[in-house]
Amino acid sequence: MKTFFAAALLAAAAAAQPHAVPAQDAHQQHTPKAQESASGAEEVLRRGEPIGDSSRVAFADALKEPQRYAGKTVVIEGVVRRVCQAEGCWVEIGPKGEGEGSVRVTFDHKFSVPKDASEMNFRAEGKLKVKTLSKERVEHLVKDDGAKIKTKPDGTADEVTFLATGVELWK
Ligand SMILES: [Cu+2]
Repeated sequence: MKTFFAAALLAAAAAAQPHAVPAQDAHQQHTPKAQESASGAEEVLRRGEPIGDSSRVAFADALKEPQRYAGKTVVIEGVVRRVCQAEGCWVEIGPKGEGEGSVRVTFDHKFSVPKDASEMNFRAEGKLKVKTLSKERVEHLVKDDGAKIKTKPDGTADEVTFLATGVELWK
């Protein structure tokens, strides 16, 4: 009886195998790839396409002269200030340490980041975009949303956004 039971268990295990494999594969797609570099000093969370060797632009420079980098593919680095609390589909990043200004980074809804990624270091490759906000729009954002916006003499302001193809986050 004991032998039969063991054989039955083995058969059951073998039968379960074909189902177990695809289920595991499907799950791995959602697992952060950070484990790959577990032996490294820092654990990096990657989303989207791998970051290539586009020129690195310091956060402060990007904000100071956004027109200079607009439309070019660059790598920008900063610290996460806010994350979309609905789906993690955008982050607002600021400079490391002291410093003003922020850039909203979106992912074209191709991937998302953890909603608790606030305060993490952040690096993204993609394109910087500068949009001029009208005087009315600026006033609305400042008055109603409490936004801090550096306005130009005519009351308009440059809003800098970044469309990322890939991001990296680490603590
Ligand atoms: Cu969102």
